[in-house]
Amino acid sequence: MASLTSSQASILARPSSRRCSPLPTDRHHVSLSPRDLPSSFPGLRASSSPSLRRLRGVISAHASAATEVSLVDKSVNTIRFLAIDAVEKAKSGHPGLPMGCAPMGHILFDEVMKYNPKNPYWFNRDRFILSAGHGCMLHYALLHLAGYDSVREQDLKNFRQWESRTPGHPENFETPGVEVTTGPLGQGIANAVGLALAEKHLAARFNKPDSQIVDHYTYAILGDGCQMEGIANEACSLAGHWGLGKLIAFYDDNHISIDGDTEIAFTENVATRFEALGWHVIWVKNGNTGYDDIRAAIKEAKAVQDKPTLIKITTTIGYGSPNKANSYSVHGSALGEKEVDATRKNLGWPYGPFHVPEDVKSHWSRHVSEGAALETEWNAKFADYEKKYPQEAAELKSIVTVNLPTGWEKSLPTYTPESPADATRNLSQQCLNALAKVLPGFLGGSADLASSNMTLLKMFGDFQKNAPEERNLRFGVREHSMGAICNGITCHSPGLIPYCATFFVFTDYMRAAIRLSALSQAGVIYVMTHDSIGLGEDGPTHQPIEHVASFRAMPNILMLRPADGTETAGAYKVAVENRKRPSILALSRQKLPHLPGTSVEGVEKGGYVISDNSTGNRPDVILMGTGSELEIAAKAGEKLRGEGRAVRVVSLVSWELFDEQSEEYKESVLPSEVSARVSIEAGSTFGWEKMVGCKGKAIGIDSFGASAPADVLYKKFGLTVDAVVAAAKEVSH
Ligand SMILES: Cc1ncc(C[n+]2csc(CCOP(=O)(O)OP(=O)(O)O)c2C)c(N)n1
Repeated sequence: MASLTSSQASILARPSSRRCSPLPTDRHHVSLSPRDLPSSFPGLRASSSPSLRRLRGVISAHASAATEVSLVDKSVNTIRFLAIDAVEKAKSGHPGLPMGCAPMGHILFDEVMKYNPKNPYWFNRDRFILSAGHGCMLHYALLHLAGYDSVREQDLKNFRQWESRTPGHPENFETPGVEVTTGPLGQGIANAVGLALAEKHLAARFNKPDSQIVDHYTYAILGDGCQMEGIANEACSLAGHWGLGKLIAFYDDNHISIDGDTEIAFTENVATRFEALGWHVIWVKNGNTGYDDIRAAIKEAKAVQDKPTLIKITTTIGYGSPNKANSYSVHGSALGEKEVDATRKNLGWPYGPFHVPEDVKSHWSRHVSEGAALETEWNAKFADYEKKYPQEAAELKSIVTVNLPTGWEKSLPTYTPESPADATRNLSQQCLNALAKVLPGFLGGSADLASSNMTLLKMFGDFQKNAPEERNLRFGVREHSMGAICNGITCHSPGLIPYCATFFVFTDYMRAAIRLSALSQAGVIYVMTHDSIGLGEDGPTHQPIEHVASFRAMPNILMLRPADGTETAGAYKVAVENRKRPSILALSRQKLPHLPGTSVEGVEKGGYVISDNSTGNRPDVILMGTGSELEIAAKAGEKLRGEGRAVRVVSLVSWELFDEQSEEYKESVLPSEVSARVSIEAGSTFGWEKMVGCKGKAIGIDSFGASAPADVLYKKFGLTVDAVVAAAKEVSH
């Protein structure tokens, strides 16, 4: 047996439990938590019972066996050292988690999961999400061993470098094989809930007694950090409620986060909490070397079909590092040359950096042929399914390939200026219901505001545990996870088009998920109603001010603020077509007239002229508006024209789309020669200088709103026809 280093000895010598530990002043001075001790609550099964002291001391135990390592040990250590070496070369990254999670990673990718490395997008693959995205070298090492072309040896050597396919956190748009983009803790597990929901929904709709055409698992690894985040609890609460039996999450219970031992801030019993959320919970006490326990836990999890499973798996962060294991110092920086050498010795790893031993390579090489065979088998099954169930097969194909049915956009309702005035939230509901009839992958819901957001699909029931084929998603009051779950749904299949809804002001609660929609090219449709002070009496807590401007500042998202029925239909056309870019539709609570001059084609261009009495592209003044204020701009235009002015009124429904138009087109709408410009929008004027120029005037609200009837608020905040007329005269002297 290898002799212990002094730090190993100190780990072994520590008491097994201490209620509270101070911030570690020395990296070795960590303590074990009461959460280590076997729980007495009935749902929690411990699948093995080695003493925790032994677990913490496996470093030395393992080293003794290093001369006769099994192939599994060797593979697990390959994963560890690929992570160690990549982080070391980059001089940046998180080696600790991959070192601790390598055994579960190995078992998942080598023994359990169905996938085809040469087609990372094969529909019926098992999904894997590393919610603890900082540990991404674990995922990259696994993709590399499994034979994915996206992560070759050179990619591992380029970890975290410019234009590499191995960025600092997993990015679905950079690395085929990575399902979703993780890094902001808690998002990944919520995405996993969305992926598992998608599987359950599609399985319920398309599986037949003689053909399980949709049949895969969703696996996730989340750490203490994810567990601490509220979004994870929101999402896992829904997963329990929905009974997502094919969701299996590994909780990497290593007791360490950045500030040290989790005891300083996180002492709840996670397992009991998950039981209360309706999950099946298993505890694997030795995640470092207890391979059979991990295998048994997965088997047990699969047998439980009506509940998601949390496998709490106790591991040692930085497993194998003699001086840094089980400490925060191995969390977020390279081990350092000396410690890497020491770890190589400790784990009996005689190889140089980035080396994959031949027997490990050859063992993993079968995944290429096995994966191809799995896909071929599924394709044959689908061909058979298509013969028997052509209608269902066509729908499923549309979901898998995102070939939307021809002419789908014709289903959108049309309006004329004579149509009765209505709130755009109501007009939105007409669009949602029209689209659900023609788009097989259209589904969504609201965070407990369906009757205010007007988001119910009337021809469908509620998606529930026992009605997973339905398409109305009831998120409860869980905005943040709603966004992340929708990201997961979109990332499951390109033809799944989820929408989700709340009051626009509560995008604040889900901004991180919305940002990840934008970053990860997830075309979620955000139906955000009550989009301004026009909501009235609920007051400033509910009245968005800076929100439109803030989303205009966000890359790769469409911020649409339609003015009437035609523009609402146009906004939906754009939103559905943009499968790699999310859209936010800001919709009114209050009734709005259908304006002459609005058009779907105009919306597609983002900005366009709705009325004009000028000639030669030289109006005296240009009035611009969006959403509910376009009506005010239009009325001000009429008034000014009555006084003999040449006035152009422009809808700027989506700045992003307008920005993308040709210079020629933009010049035809906003000629640079015309500096007399006035804008009106019931929100922050921030950013409008881009449109009105330095000589123009932006009318808006740069304070919080107030509680009063909408018409009073519009007057008090100066959002009136007279204000626009006066501003127009001022800027055009
Ligand atoms: C929302 C969010 N907050 C903070 C961070 C920064 N951060 C990255 S990892 C981490 C600690 C995570 O601890 P744990 O999940 O236990 O990971 P481990 O230490 O086991 O690698 C923190 C705070 C983040 N990535 N996301």
